[in-house]
Amino acid sequence: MKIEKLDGSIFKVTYGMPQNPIEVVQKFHANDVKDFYCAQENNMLIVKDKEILITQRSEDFKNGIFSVDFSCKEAHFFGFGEKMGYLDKRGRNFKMINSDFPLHTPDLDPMYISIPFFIAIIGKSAIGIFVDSTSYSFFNLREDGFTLSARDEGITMYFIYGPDVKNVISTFTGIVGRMEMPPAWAIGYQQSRWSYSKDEAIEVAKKMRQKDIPCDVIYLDIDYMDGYRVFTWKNDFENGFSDQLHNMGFKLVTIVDPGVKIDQNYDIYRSAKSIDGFVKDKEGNDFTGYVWPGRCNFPDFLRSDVREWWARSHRALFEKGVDGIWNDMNEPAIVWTDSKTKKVSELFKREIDFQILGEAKSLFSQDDAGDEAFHKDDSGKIWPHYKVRNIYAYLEAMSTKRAFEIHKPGKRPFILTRSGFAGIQKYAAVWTGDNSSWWEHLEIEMPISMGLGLSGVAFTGADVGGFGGDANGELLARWMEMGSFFPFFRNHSAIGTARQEPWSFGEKIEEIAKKYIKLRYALFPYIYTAFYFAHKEGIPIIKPLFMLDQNNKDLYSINDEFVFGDSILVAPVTRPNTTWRTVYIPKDKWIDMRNGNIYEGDHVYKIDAPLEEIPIFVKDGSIIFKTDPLNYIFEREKMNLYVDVYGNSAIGYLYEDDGETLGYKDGQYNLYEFAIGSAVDGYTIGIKRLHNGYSGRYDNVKVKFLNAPRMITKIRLNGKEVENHFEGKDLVIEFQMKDVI
Ligand code: MIG
Repeated sequence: MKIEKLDGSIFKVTYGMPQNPIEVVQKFHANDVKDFYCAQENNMLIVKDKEILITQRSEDFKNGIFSVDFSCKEAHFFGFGEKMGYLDKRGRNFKMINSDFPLHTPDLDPMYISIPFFIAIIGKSAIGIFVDSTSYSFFNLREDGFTLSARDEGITMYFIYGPDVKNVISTFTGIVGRMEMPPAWAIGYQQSRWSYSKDEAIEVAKKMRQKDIPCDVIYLDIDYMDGYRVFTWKNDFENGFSDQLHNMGFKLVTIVDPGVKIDQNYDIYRSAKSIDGFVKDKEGNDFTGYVWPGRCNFPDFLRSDVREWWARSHRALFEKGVDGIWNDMNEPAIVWTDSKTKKVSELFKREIDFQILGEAKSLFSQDDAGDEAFHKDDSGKIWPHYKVRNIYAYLEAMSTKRAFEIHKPGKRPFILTRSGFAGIQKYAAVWTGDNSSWWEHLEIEMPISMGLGLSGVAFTGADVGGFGGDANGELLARWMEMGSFFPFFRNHSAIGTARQEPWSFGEKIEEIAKKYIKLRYALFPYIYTAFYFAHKEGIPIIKPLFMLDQNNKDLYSINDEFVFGDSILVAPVTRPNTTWRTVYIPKDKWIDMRNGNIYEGDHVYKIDAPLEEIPIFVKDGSIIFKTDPLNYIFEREKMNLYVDVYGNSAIGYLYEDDGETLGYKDGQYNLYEFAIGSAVDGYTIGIKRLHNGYSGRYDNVKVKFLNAPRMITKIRLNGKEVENHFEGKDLVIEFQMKDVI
């Protein structure tokens, strides 16, 4: 065992001789933490602070798997990236190997994404543990200990000290990387379906505008391609197609699957062959798997020349006006392989053709390509697929980001991915794959996305309305309400299922969907600022309630409420035929955003929730920044800013930039601090520019002191008294941003 102190809050511990094809860990913070240390005693690791005592019990190398077993005081476990089930993972066993299993039952494991990272809360302290292995890894989580294993000759671990959860996430994302600012349009509402034809896509876009339903993005699923050949178009997608969408203010995102059809007449296949760019089988031939296009070969993304070729191949999409890329099937999902055909033929003692393989499919697990396929790194070293599988999608996303650099220089990339690894947030947003139109899935999307956030992936969301199965009006209404408070907000559904665009279930449901999409757009300034903090500090955009008070163990099991940004508590309705729910209001005071009712915290209330309302609460002492709802995010050059003040003293931050270029990296952005205080006879408001680097989009500003006492008559803005008036119960001041800053 080797222990390295990387700084006061991170220790790296290496057992044996781990072999990994890439390093995801990049750089380190330098803040020193007292009380925390990792050391070796009697040849065993101990990890310790005032609260935590983790002691190694054994290490073991058997059947190609290296394991280390630890014991500790009563622990709760959170994170592990994308996992089914509730937030607290105590008592569970996980396998990390990227897989496409479309039926998401409560105990399904593994999933599409592997993030071998978790946060243990022991006593009052939180510690992050990252198993830095791209190979298969395994986690066994018990009340009084845990076992970590990897299919490797050794294992590298990082112990990341909190002691609070926020610090752990921030430090972890500090070493594996944080998200960049997405293009602002990617925060808007997005509409997808497997598969809009050209005409349907245009029709859906037009309908959004006719019906005054804000929407920024239309997706094309696999049927836009010519015979599912990646980087091709069916010929009815003529050049004007994307212009039509763009003219209505929409962006266009197209799906990209990694399997390349074996077809001598197909230029992408030929160009891949010319660099010998495919993953190999045992004999050194191109590994073959069956996916949508039929028999395919798979780009070896471990090689930088292959990543460059793949990036350049995106030209076929970008030259037709595509704005964003959706990476699917990138676990990679392979429906079948040639070698399975051979095995099945032997088993049934007859020739088997691909068509009837459905019956035999369950005989094999999908990751058994692990020992049959081989990758090569830039130095020429060969790696078995099982060592590379978990980073296949990560490397594809890296290459896709490069595609934007080449074809859309200066523009922010938008990449949506299904699969990934620790650090995937540097390249892509994540959606949680093939959920179903079930109430149970509406509910489970909360802990799944919160788990991803705790693991460093802030930009996440689920197929709103559910992917598989038929949605109904009530389910869609409830899911649209909840989805409008997820970082990524896209309605998507499978081929053959009931349509679920906002208008699919009649006027009443359409009105509800519209109301919440509009609220999302109104909240854009607030949401965009939450994205900025995810970019800057790695802080999740939707947070579990225990992040507000990690010592309160009752909060560990609240899976059906979340905090959106810093100040909005969301409590979705997750059951049919229900018009109220119980809501746990966290400590301090929270204000019902719908009606101004005030609730004292650390208490459970019965809250009304008719079908057209989702319970949402704002923390007393917060400022919520809003604008006018727009048809699409950047419909207007200049926007009004509404500043809603909750409580007598409050503080809030507002971030803005141009929303599309990389200028923010060179300081082209504004960050404002708004501070509200009360004096004997009135309120004070101080506005400071913490950073000044962008001309700014907000011009008229309207500050509302919500439910202000009638006797308040004076408001001082940056020290000067300003005119004010009541609008209903709210005291209002109005000014121009340029006059103040
Ligand atoms: O085998 O492209 O998760 O969103 O619509 C299914 C078709 C392949 C799975 C994705 C889903 C997408 C679908 N894809």
